[in-house]
Amino acid sequence: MPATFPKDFLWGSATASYQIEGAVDEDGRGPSIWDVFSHTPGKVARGETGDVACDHYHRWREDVALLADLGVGAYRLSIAWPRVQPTGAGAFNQAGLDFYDHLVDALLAAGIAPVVTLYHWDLPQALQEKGGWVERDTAHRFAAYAERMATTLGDRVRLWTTFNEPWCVAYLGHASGEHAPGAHNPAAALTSVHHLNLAHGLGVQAIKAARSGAQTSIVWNLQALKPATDDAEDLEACAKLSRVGNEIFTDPVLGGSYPAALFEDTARFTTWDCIREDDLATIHQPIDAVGINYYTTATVAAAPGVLYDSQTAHPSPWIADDVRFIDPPGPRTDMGWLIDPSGLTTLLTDFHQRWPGIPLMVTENGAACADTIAADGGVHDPARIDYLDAHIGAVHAAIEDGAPVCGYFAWSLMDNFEWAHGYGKRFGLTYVDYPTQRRIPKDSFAWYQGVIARNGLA
Ligand code: IFM
Repeated sequence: MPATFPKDFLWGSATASYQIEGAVDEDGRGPSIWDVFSHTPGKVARGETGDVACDHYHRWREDVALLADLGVGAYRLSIAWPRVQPTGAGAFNQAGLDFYDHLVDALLAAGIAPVVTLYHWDLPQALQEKGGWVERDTAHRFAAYAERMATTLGDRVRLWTTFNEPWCVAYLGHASGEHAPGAHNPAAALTSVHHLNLAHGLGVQAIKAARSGAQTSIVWNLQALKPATDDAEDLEACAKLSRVGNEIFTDPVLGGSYPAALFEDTARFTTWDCIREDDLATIHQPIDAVGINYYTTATVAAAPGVLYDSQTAHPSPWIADDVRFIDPPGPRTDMGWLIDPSGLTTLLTDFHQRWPGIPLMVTENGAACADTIAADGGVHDPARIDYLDAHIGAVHAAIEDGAPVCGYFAWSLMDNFEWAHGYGKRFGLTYVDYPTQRRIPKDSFAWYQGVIARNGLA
């Protein structure tokens, strides 16, 4: 059965600044926490860094042409905060602002709507030195930056996203230490969650103050959790992880409160004295859409007596006790992530049931594959095509079930710096030959062109 999407469905692709731009010390850009982290021995595979990445800072015209060729209606990009405001406070950098100004103009000239994320993990290092997301003032610095970007680009950018995957910022950055700034401190992770939520609310207020017609959103990598069995203990283990991983973000932003049980779940780590009067009202701003990034599912079981241990080199990002993950059999991507498209349908329909009325977008979805250039010069990636086909089908099923999903963004337009994995994991629709920076559209690129052109699956 062909799966045709609603008439105005937005097809897009996504990238993020540190993963593609390179040019880390050009034209006045300040250092970010990822510059420092990636240059710290042992943090990134093979010692790779984002210094050059895909050289998008110099090749953006070619990359806009790729997007135009792909036929997308929207491109989800992120702004490198230290490129436009090198220390995260005070003066802005005109050359950095100009870069995004020109990029936005070129996208619009190609008929592509820019969807701009303000924070995809590259915090100015100067703010980290003052405490980063553990420090409340960072939320206020973020709002000032958001206000300036909405003033500068808001005449052309309609949809803004405050944060991409605050779960990763808080937990990979401060609990497991796999991401910058590399802390192993559960209390810091939870305080960061609150300050990220606060920054989101302040950021939305600032964007709206600068541009009353702007649309705002946030992107969450909601964890698609499944209980190992229907036993009460496993159900509660799953619910607990959902509180610490999902509702800790969704409930204050969309509902104005943290889940009551969360305070008990996390009592061993924090008293939550970072929450001040009126914070929840600030966090709870009306927004126009929620972005959901989806890659896989996880299966959870009760494990009485298992305590979160922050002393190991890479402790679990999940700062929850008495729980463990089960590895179910099944096909996996090159990241080792289970391929489970039905999890996306469930995530979208469950979210809609819990938070009816808010438009949803799948803002990231895709697969890492061990791609190579074939003898015929092409990059043949049937596994990625299968993955995308099944997941776009899963989005269609969610829409049929009533979920108001209005867009889908493939991750990613091109291979790029995959954080602690360096360049070893390729998610792109376009292959990047890093030594030459040659872009080679993969078979999945042509396949996705077809999906966009026919507004659905064949
Ligand atoms: O590459 C990342 C992206 O930066 C955030 N979401 C998940 C992707 C794949 O790991």
